[in-house]
Amino acid sequence: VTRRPTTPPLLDRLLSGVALSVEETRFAPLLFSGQLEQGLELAAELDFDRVELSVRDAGRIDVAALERRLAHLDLGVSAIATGQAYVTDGACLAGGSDSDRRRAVDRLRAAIELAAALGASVIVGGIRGRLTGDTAEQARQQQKAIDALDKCAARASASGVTLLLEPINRYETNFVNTAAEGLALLDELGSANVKLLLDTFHMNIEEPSSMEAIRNAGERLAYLHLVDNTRRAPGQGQIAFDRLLDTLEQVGYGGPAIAEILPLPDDEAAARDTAAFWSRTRRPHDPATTQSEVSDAVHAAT
Ligand code: LER
Ligand code: MN
Repeated sequence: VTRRPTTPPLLDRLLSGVALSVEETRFAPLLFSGQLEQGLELAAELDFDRVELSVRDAGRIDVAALERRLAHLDLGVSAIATGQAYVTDGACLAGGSDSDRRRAVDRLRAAIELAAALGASVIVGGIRGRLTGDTAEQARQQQKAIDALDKCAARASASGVTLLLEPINRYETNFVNTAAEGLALLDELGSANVKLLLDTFHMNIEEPSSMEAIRNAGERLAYLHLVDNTRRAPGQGQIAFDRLLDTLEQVGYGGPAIAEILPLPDDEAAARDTAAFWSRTRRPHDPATTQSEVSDAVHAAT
C-alpha cells in the first residue's frame, strides 16, 4: 500500500498571494489600495507566498525602499499589474491615439524594469485598451498593438522578465476575451517569454469550460488570478475551485495563484477569507476537506 502524501504536491507548488495597489485607484478588485504598507504587513502575517503589485506608473516607485520592505517582511512579488495606466491615464495599446499607445509602451517598459529588479513578471491586461471602429480599423489597431507588444516582449526578454497576457471579459474589453484568443495572440507574437494568465472571474464569464481553457493553455499557462464569480475571495461564490485545482494538477501547473479581489466586506476581511481558502485547501484532513481530495481518496481506495 502506497501512502498518499498528506498534502498533494500541486498545493505545495502553487504560490498563494493577494493583489495590492501601490496607489489609491478606481480599479476596484485590489486590496489596500493606497495603503501598501498595511497590505504588505497583513500579507506577511497571513503567510502568503507572494503579493502582486498594481501600479499606475512603475517609474515613480522608490525601488530600493520597496525592496527593503519586502526583504524585511520576507515577501516576494509575483507580478507588476499595469491596468491602472489605462484606467487612470488612458494609456493603451489599442483604441487610443498614437501617443496613448506610446505612453502604454513607456509604462510597460517601466513595469518591466521594476519587475526585473523584483524578480516578477508583468501583466498585460487592461492596458491593451479596446478596439474601436469598423472591422478594418480594428484589424489595423490590433496590428499596431501587436507590433508594440513585440517590442515590449524583446525588452522583457533582455531583462529576463515574462509578460503575462490576460484574457479579460467582454464588459471590460473586446481585445482578447477568451483563453483561445489569448493563445492565438501568443502564437502570433511568437516570443517564448510571453505567457498566458488566466483569471477565474473572467473565465467564468467567457469560457464554456474553465477546465478546458486550462487544459488548452497547458504549459503556456504561467499565472492565475484566483477570484470567485462574485469577484470576492475564492470560496465566497459558486466557482468550483476543487475542480479547477484538479485540472491544474493534470496540466502540471505550479505557479502564482493570486487573489485579485474586491475589498469586501473590507480589505482585511477579504485577505483573511483568501487565507482561509488556502488553509482549507491545503489541509486535506480538515473537516472542510475539498471535494477533489475526497474523490482522490475514493480512487486511491478502489
Ligand atoms: C481586469 O479585470 C483584470 O482582471 C486585471 O487583472 C487585468 O489587468
Ligand atoms: Mn485579473
